[in-house]
Amino acid sequence: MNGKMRRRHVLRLGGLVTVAGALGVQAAPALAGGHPSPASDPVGSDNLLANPGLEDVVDDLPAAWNLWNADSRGLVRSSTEQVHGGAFSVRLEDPSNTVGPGLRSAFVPVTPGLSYQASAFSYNVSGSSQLLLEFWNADRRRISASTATNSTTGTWQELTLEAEAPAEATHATVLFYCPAANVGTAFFDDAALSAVRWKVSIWGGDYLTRGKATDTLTVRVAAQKDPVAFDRVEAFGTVLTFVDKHRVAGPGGIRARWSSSGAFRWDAKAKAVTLPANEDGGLTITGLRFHPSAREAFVSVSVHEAHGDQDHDVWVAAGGFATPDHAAERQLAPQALAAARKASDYLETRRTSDGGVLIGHSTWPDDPQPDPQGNAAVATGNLRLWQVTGEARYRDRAVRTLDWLVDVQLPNGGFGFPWAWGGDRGHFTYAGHYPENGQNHPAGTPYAIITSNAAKALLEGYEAFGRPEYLAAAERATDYLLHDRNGFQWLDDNHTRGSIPYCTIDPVDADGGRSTNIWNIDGSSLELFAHLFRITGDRELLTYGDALARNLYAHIEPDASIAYAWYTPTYKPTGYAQICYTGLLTWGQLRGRDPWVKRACDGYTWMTNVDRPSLLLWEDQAKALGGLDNTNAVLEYLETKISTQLEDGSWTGGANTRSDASGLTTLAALLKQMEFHA
Ligand SMILES: [Ca+2]
Ligand SMILES: [Ca+2]
Repeated sequence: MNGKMRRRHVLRLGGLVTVAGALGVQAAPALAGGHPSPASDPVGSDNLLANPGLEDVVDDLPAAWNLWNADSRGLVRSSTEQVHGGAFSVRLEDPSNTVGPGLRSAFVPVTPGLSYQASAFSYNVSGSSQLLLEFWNADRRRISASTATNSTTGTWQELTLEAEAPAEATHATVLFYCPAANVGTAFFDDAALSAVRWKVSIWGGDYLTRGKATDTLTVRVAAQKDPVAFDRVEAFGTVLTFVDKHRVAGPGGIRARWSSSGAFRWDAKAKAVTLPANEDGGLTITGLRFHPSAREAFVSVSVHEAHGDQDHDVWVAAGGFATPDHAAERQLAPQALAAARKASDYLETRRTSDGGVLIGHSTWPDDPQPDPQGNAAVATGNLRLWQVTGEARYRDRAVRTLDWLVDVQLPNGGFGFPWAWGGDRGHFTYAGHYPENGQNHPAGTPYAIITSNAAKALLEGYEAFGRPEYLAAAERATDYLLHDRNGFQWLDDNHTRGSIPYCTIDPVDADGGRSTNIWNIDGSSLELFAHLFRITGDRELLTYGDALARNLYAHIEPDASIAYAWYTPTYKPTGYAQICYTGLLTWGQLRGRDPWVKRACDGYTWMTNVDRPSLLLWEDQAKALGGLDNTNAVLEYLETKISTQLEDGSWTGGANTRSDASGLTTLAALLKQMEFHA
């Protein structure tokens, strides 16, 4: 094997990328700032930029491009003077060492974890010029940028950049720029932005399973635009080479069997297993023992391309090898408990005289409000901390917050979002979505995710404290989700599929699109309905839950991914996908529907191939995936939370109180899960 030339298909994401979505027991996706605009169609084959050759000119500037700042006005203009392709380029005049003129592309939706390549040609008459590749989050804050510089003069030079979209990225832009410290004149032309395409994509449905006599490895891959051939698989230090139609061989006389599904075919001459272009399939190897790393829920193996010499890492769910090591987790319990106590005390400092806790939200940083979703996490966190410690103060804090939730529940059963929210802060921009004022949902408008999270906290409160008013409030909330004008909507005439609107049923665009089929709402609701059904046995819940589950199932794609919403077909953040899978898994288990359970589990393995690996904290999910040992994920989460807690007991210093409260909730839930008692 030629180690020098091998290119490895590895995507890395920084940090704990699925923390928000990983809070499966108290799914708390950021509500606000959450909606990217509907994706526009890519222009050209792979180039995601509109007007990349700058040929479409309006008012002396390239259409679909924007001046970088006010200084750029008059300094940037379309030009025919020096052109790389077509008839037009753009000219940047940089007159001083204090001004940096620039021109930015339109915002392009991106997928976190995918790599993107940006390129453009620049020609310096004098001075230097730069190309930037920028990534943005849902709040339209720039979260990363990389830069390439052209310092030559008198010639066109291509600038290229490659960078991975960070976990929170929703959009990318490219920027033509002359640095502030620079003086000179530059031309730019022929820009491109594209997702880096490998010959192979990794699909969901990847498992390594411990059997009685032998283990089984299954990986699913799809060929992109070209056919691919694989000649070996490397798993935990062992290279297994395909030798004939049924067998693989490894060092030391290892012999094992392989089989395939989908479009895989055996090429006897090349001694390789092949996939035609644009086809997918699964490879299964069995008949031997594998030795994955201990304490890891997800482990990686690689499949090797016979031609092109590339390794593709596939993350698989390692099931049945070991159970989570609670004794090891409990080593961190004293520090985790101290952190939870501090977080609970911190949240008390934000309590108002009427019983609610003031929640700081990153979209409204200067306007903390008693948001029910944040308070639901405050209640749940304190409730669980009481269960771990038996100390009355945490019980009192939980009860006080749950009583407050009952107090603020709206007459229709919904729970209101305390901030006015409209297109200026990332919600839908269509004025017809806001019949009240054409601009936003007024403060206090109920939303499904706020309502379902409040109801879940109330149900947990009912089970812990036995107070019937909590159950009654959760039932009223469920009634809102199912029967309010803005609640559950049937999606077909036969009433087989349904979805719960994110906010209201007022249209979100001029075509009459609605805020149904924003799938994490349905996933979150399924968890609520399953919990409520176990308490009440109310069979109406089964009718509606089945309709939500059928619809979710239908929208999981062949690779087991699911988009954020119908209007963002390529935006697939794993944190939101996880809420969908968890809802479908919970409901599939309740209903005994194996295909729903299986599809949800495949979804987790898709996620882990995007996140590499994903953070799996909860053992009910680990069990459903075949019995994974997630000890290291728990330890890493605890270590991170313990080490990043601020002096005041929060993690965000008041910038994001939902996240602070979720930290408490998750720490307390993990202490319960590891069977720790103070
Ligand atoms: Ca041009
Ligand atoms: Ca300058």
